[in-house]
Amino acid sequence: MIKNFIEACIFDLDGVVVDTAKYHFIAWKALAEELGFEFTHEDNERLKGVSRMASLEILLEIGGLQFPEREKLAMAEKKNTLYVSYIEKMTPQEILPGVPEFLQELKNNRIKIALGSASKNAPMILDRIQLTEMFDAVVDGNSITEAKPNPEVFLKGAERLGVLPENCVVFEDAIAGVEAARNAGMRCIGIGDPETLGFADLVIPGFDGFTLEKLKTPL
Ligand code: B16
Ligand code: MG
Repeated sequence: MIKNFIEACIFDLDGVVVDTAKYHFIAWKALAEELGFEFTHEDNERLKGVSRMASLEILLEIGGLQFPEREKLAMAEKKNTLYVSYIEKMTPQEILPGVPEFLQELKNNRIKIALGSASKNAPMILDRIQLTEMFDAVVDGNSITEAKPNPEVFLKGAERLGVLPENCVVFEDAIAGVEAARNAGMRCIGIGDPETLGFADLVIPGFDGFTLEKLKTPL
C-alpha cells in the first residue's frame, strides 16, 4: 500500500460540518426545565456524538430522575420536535468555515466522501445546508444499531463506498468518534482540542485553511 494513500474521507456531522450542538442544547435544556432541573453548557458537552436515547439517559441521570420506557420515548420525541424546528431553518451559511472548500478539493482529487453520523436528522440537515450531493454515501442514526465507539457507522460508510478501512480517513470531534474510527482500523483527524483528542493521528481546530496536502503529510 502507498504510505499516504487516501481513497475516502468520512465526516462526522455535528461539530465537524456544522454546529448543531447549540440546537441540541436549547432543546435538551427546555426538557430539563420542564422536568424541574438545570441543564448547563458543561452538561451538554457530555451529549456530543451520543445517540438521542443515550443522551436522554445522561440528562435524566443529571436530574436524578427515572421514568418508564414509554415516557422516555415520549420525552425524546418532544425534544426532537423542538430540535427539528431549529434545524429546519438552517442555511448553507451555517456550514463551518473551510468545509465546502475542503470537500471540493477532495472531489477534484477523486477522493470519495461519506457521512458517518449518529444523528437520525442528518439527511434533513444536509438538505438544508445544501451539501447532500457532495456525499457519495450517507450513514446516519437511521442505518446503524451500535453507537460510537462501536465502529459500525464508519465500517458501513467504507462498505458503501467500496473502499477498504485502511484507505479511509475519518474526521471527528467527539472522543467516542475518534475511538470508533480507530476501532474501524481507520486513520482519524480530530477536530477540536488536542488535549481532549490527542490520541487521533492529527488534531486541527477546524477546516479553515486546511488542505489535502496538510492532511497527507502526517498520515
Ligand atoms: P439526533 P454526530 C450526534 O451527531 C450529536 O453530536 C449528538 O449530540 C446527538 O444526540 C446525536 O447526533 C443524535 O442526534 O437526535 O438528531 O438523532 O456528532 O454523530 O453527527
Ligand atoms: Mg460530532
